[in-house]
Amino acid sequence: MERIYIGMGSNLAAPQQQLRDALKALAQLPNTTFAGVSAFYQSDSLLSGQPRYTNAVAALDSTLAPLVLLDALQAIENDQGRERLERWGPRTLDLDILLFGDRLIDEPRLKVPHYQMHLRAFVLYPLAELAPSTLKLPDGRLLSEVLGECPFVGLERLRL
Ligand code: A4P
Ligand code: MG
Repeated sequence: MERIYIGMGSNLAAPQQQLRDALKALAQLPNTTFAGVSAFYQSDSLLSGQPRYTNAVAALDSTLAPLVLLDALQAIENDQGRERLERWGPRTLDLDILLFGDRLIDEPRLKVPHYQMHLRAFVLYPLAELAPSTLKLPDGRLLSEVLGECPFVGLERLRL
């Protein structure tokens, strides 16, 4: 079993419900145990002119291979009406593999850790609710260190 953290985001079609539906789907993945979810957080899109996002992080323990998990996550995105019209476009559901055990993955379809996670408050603060502050990112830095460099600005933590 490896511990996997999934970044979840939505900014279309009732984002909070999208995340709740996605959590049910994650809990049903084969060879996988659902290990928890952060609170939901709202923030403005990194791109102007898009609706606000709701984000959360989920933890899974799984024996799935990384690309098999990626396929399963993309199937969940598609089931929930994800349309890939443009990169970075608004979306009903985005599921990103943030961390996969302590692996560094550099495949054409899959880069882990997710490329900008260490800069994104809407990833790091929910992740810190689930992961120990002593968690090491694959580059050797502690989660607590990266978090300390990423201000809690523009994030609104929602009550569940
Ligand atoms: N891919 C590579 N590595 C991964 C990974 N670790 N996890 C590939 C998942 N997929 C990965 O992804 C494009 C391709 O990336 C996939 O086919 C997969 O093979 P996508 O989800 O289709 O496209 P995308 O989401 O538009 O691209 P990306 O790079 O995931 O976008 P970002 O950087 O996540 O930006 N503002 C707020 N507040 N909250 C947000 O969640 N998200 C974005 C999207 C912009 N602004 C935001 C938020
Ligand atoms: Mg994505």
